[in-house]
Amino acid sequence: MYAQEVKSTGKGVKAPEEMSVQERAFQARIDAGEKIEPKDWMPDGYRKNLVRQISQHGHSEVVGQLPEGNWITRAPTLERKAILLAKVQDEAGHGLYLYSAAETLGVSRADLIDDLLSGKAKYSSIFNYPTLNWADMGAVGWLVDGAAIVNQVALQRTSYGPYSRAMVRICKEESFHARQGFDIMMKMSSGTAAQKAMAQDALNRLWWPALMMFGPPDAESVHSAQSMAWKIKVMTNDEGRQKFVDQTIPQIEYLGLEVPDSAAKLNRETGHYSYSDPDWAEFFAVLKGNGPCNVDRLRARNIAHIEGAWFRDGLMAHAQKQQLAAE
Ligand code: BYC
Repeated sequence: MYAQEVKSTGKGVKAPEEMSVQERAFQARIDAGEKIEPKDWMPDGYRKNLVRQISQHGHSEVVGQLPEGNWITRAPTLERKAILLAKVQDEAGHGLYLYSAAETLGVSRADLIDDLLSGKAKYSSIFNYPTLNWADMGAVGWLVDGAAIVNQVALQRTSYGPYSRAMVRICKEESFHARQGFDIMMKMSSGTAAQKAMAQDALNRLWWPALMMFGPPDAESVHSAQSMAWKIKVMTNDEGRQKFVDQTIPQIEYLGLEVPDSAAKLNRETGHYSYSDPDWAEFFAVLKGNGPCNVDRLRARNIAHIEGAWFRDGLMAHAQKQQLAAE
């Protein structure tokens, strides 16, 4: 329902008669499903909106390593440790693909990273929540990567070529991530009563922040209308959230856990589950920097950046040597 409201109000979207000839031709390419490539003409707003979304997405991948990185040394078995390590490394790689995609739009990676480190740039709200125990590793992989996949599968159809192609590879890796999370949840929910209680507790805590990952309700989304018109986004925030709820509630039931929302009910006619709103006041507070871990996350990234300076310098020196040798 929200989706239609946004599409019809079309907040900030120019009507065809208000567009320049170039803008009309650009919109026609988008409407025809063509991909826009870095050297193609594009409206300034399209470029800015893409840089905003892609860089925030990249920052989410990079900051997203922290809650799980925290558990690598405490994984219960060598196999679990190796799997978690691989997953966290994948997230770093995703950040790099996304920063590279953003760079094709004429921004510098150093500037993007400065914006993250200074707290100017956003990253996904979910990573400002703590991971308290091993069950959280299951819930993060299952719910957080599960939510990320819903969004990213759709983004494979985004109109900007480099972003869309980055999504193809990221989605393959995210599917492995979500399965490893579900596998942890399976083990814990079929284990002892104490393990099952840990699994339920992790689900209870992470369910609501996972719903928030899709962004504010459509009626309050600033960018959706224009982003949908330009196919930067191909589904609205509420459409993504509904998809996630519909795919996840049967999985909760399969695990033998309780859905943490007493209002969640399947409507047999529509095939969709109803669900309660997360606490939107909490969401906006997290966006303003007041979540449980905002300060810790930024501090950890700043320390990593300072401590990694020698390594970046070494890489640059090596690249310069190679370039000189090739000349
Ligand atoms: N957290 O107009 P709206 C992952 C901001 S993690 C923080 O609806 P839009 C992973 C929004 O940026 C998943 N901020 O925005 C990694 C905007 O602020 P600005 C990352 C949020 O862009 C490691 C304002 O609120 N995925 O992959 O149309 C391990 C108004 O919102 C959030 C992506 O980033 C939020 N949850 O829609 C595991 C996917 N929601 O910029 C997993 C790509 C909204 O005006 N991004 N805001 O200051 C998107 O699809 C869209 O950007 C969103 C938001 C659906 C997230």
